[in-house]
Amino acid sequence: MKPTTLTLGAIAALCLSACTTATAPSGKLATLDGQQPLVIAHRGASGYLPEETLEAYARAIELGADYIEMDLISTKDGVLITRHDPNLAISTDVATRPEFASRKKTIQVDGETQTGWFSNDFTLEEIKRLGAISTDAERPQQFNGRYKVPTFQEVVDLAKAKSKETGRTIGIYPETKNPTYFRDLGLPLEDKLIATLDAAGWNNRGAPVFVQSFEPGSLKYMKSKGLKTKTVQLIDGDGIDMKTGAMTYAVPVDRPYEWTKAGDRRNFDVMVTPAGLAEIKTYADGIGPWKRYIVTIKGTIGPDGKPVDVNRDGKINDADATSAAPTQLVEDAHKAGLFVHPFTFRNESRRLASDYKGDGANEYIAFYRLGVDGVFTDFTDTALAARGTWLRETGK
Ligand SMILES: [Ca+2]
Ligand SMILES: [Ca+2]
Repeated sequence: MKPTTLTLGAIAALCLSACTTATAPSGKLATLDGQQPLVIAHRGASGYLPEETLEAYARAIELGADYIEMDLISTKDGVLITRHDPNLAISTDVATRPEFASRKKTIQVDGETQTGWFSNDFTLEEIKRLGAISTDAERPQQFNGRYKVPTFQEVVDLAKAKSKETGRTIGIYPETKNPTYFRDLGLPLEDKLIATLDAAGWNNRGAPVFVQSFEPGSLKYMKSKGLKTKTVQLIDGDGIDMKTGAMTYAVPVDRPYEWTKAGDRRNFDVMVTPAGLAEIKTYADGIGPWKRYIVTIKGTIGPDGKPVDVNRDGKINDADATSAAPTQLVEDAHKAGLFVHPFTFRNESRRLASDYKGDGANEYIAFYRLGVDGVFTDFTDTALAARGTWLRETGK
């Protein structure tokens, strides 16, 4: 039936029906605000195109993302650009450029030794000569080198233009990346982020903006400097002990780097305790935990004490493991008044616990049922389709 043929009464009835389908039997979704969970396009449509490019963001918006997510780092001349790593070798073709060969070096980033080419050694004009590449060898490679590295400002402009064009509000979800590293280089990120939001008219509570960081100090600093948007404390871990399902910790994702620098040896797990959540509530509005803090996985351990290749594909990965019972984290965070946006949801079967049967939709639905307030996803379309399925389910 075409909407144009409906009478007003029929439209009202449809609206009522839509409202009902979006509501849990209790009358409210289990999210903190009772609204449907947000679909946050992690680094754009990064499952399909080289991440954090204007093209990847535009694709995510076309696919229907509520928010586009970006990592902010600095160029040598102090411009914020969108890249996950200061090491440009990871996500650009810099290694193939003879003109920059002499800038290759080995340094420490957040305590991790890395060899490559670093954004703080390149001006924006130089970075604009590079092409973005896929960061995952098992994802499409045919777009490598075709798209440029955008500035943060260019992505803000894209979100605004697309909001106008589509009539939807496209939000942004910027992260201060390696903020201590850049501050130590005399290239701090925070004031520039605030200035960009100010200029965009987006430095306010109601703006479609979430500002995120793994480093509490970065979020606290921005609050002290007048940041008014919603803020998110990210909570990382390194891996999972397949025998116990316990989170493991290793440099550089064991703790916020500012803690390491200050001699504080606690790991990220202190943030997910009720006391840790209460502390976060003093400076942030929500948490962005690795999803394994909510549902971890366990493998099958063989007589030799090693994980078994259950699906016999010659590799040991998440597909050989099963999901454990969920933790209390979503409930505890909500009790503390914090929303919960776990990361990162991906379609590849090697990244899905076996109980999801190779279908990413099943993983989203499991997390939506637990009341998460949003999901970071590399595959916006799958997250949205699963949200639709789940919303219909809640209307039963
Ligand atoms: Ca990020
Ligand atoms: Ca396997």
